[in-house]
Amino acid sequence: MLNQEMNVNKFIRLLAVTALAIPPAFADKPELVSGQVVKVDAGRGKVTLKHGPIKSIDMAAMTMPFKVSDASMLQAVKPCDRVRFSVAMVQDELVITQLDVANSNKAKP
Ligand SMILES: [Cu+2]
Repeated sequence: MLNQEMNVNKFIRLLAVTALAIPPAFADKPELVSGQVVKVDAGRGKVTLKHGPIKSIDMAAMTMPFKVSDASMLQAVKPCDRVRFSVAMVQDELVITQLDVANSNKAKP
């Protein structure tokens, strides 16, 4: 039916526009990523994490240092802690904006 076809086309166009308008990295809810603390560098406001894939920024699992948005976040973590965290791009730099200890293996995602 012609009418239905038009609706489908409209729907597809709407999907395309929506996908462009809301890149995953800027979606309302920040993605929570699982990781494990390797090293804490409170003096420089950095933490090295072995992290799982970060879909919102298309990053594979790896171990790397992150800056934290607030150095006081580092007081709650120590090496070997399992954590869940969110990252954001701040002035071209990847910054951890949320960092929660998740030592219980029963913690739900
Ligand atoms: Cu990484």
